[in-house]
Amino acid sequence: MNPKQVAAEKAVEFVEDGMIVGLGTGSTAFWATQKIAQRISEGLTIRAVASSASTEALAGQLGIPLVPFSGIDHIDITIDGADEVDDQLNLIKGGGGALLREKILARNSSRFYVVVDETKRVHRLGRFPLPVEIVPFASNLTIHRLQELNCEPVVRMVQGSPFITDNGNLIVDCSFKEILNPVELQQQINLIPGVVENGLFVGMPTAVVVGYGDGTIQILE
Ligand code: ABF
Repeated sequence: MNPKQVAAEKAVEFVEDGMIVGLGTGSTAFWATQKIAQRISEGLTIRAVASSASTEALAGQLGIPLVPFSGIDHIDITIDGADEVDDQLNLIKGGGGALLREKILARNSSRFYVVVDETKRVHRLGRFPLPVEIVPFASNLTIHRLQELNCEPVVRMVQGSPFITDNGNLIVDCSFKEILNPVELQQQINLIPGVVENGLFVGMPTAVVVGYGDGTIQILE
């Protein structure tokens, strides 16, 4: 069985009737969304919100009842993927370009379950370039400020043009190689005018569910 699917389906076991569920983005969260749809067909009653336009579309295709954010004041549980998870369960997210909405859902969820396969686990964050969402206005100046934090910032491109997020912004992938103090770094990044949000999720997961190739699962809390 697919380790991403194994992890995702385990996390869905924490979804209960009546919950407001945050649906994540990416191939691992995809399996969680699929499993939620299957449980709805078996009688589970939930309402959902999505962290990206692509997830919204998937939920619609699967018949998962989406509610507008204006209709809720909290989220009971969010299940989402990650690009890296360190030993303290800090994350790098944003490989899919949806980090801002993902972080909004995660911060406003009573429980935030991260689902990954074993390849995402690292002792120290930073091997994966840190995605940072910035406004297009004067972006070159914002990028210079990011560079001053000792990283190599590269504007994410898709088919020869800058990738544009669901919020109309740019993503800059910042290669730090090693992130020694994610708490301090995320504060430094977000102090730069023009930065909207960064992909460091520090101290946010309720638990990280890790799927392994042999079908086993580890729940880290
Ligand atoms: C989303 O999915 C992003 O935050 C993260 O970058 C990505 C992980 O992708 P996958 O689950 O496909 O490895 O959660």
